[in-house]
Amino acid sequence: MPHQSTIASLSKRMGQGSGLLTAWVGMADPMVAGQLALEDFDAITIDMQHGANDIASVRQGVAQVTLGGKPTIVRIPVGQFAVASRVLDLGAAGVIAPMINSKADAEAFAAFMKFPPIGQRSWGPTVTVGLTGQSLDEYLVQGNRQSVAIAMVETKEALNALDDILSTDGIDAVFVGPSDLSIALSNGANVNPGRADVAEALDHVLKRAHAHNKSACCFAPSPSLAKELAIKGYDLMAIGTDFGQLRSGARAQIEIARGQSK
Ligand code: 3PY
Ligand code: MG
Repeated sequence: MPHQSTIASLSKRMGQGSGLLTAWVGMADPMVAGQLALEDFDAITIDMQHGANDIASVRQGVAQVTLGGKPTIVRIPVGQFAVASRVLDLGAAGVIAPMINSKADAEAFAAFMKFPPIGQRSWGPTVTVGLTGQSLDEYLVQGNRQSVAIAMVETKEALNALDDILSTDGIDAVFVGPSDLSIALSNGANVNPGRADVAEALDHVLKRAHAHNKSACCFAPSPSLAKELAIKGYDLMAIGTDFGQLRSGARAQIEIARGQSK
């Protein structure tokens, strides 16, 4: 069954305050991504930067998520932009690139995300075309729009270069990594994504992104922060991680069971 609308739904729905929610999957068993796709998320993000995922688990995870009716986003390892083209070929609807600190970084990332004339993505979307049911010609026309390029801004350099990054052709969105940003803004003194200077940066990024007609995204360590950011106008938030959700779910059940048995 073709899944063009599934893969295209990310680019279609994201923008100017869409408040979408994505799961964040670090576990490498594709069943985890597949199971989370059955919940009421708008997208599923598979993490290759800090998560345990490699190209094999992404290949299978993207297939399960897409067949489950949700678009997949993949976060690639730092600087490995060739992996962005690979995961798009495998059916990803969007790619998050960590640590984009300059216009040069943004251009290098966009080059691997978009076909000419915007970038230099090499041709070979075999699995994606199979999943979407598009013809090769249709994919060549629509692939650039369908493939959402999301640049992470999580350093002081990135904040200083924010307008340059946002004005780069082929960059569709920026994504704040509040933990790394909190470390950077405190010169390595602490990691605290809830700090006031991080909140200020989040407001600034939202304003600048929408001024450039691009989307603003963020990792939200708590669901209440995700709600707050959605109300402010953020377009996409990751809420927590699969590791955190599994362990907090287990902890909550153990507490009830032990409480009842004591
Ligand atoms: C950060 O908060 O630094 C992130 O990269 C989110 O995963
Ligand atoms: Mg980070």
